[in-house]
Amino acid sequence: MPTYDDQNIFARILRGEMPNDTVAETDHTLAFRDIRPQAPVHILVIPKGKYVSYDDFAANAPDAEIVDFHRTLARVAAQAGVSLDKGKGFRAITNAGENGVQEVPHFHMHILGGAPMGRMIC
Ligand code: IU
Repeated sequence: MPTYDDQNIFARILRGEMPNDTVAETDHTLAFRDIRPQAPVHILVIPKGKYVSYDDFAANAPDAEIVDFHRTLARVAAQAGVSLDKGKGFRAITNAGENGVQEVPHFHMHILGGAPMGRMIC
């Protein structure tokens, strides 16, 4: 697992050093709008803990942080009007590492919705 880089942009957002458009916050999780939206709804959900990628988070985060992360993601999707009870659904994805084309080395999931996403290649 790569060493966590404290200077990555999401670490700076969590320290309050960078502005962001927050949509939800809990003790363990932050959700904010992506600065380069790729869909009408494009929100990033990140743990406050220092996890490089999905596999780091899933293997090493305490259960309470993992549960809070997923519950927050679902709540944010509902608040944004894209959950199945409020809208027409969404895509939740994470990119991990070089082949996953992960730009920011702090684990995050993208919520994408508000329009059909298109079929994925696999
Ligand atoms: P990726 O999964 O690591 O490839 O995506 C990183 C996302 O973070 C990408 O969609 C960027 O637009 C987004 N982002 C951001 O919201 N705010 C920033 O300051 C930076 C990137 I740098």
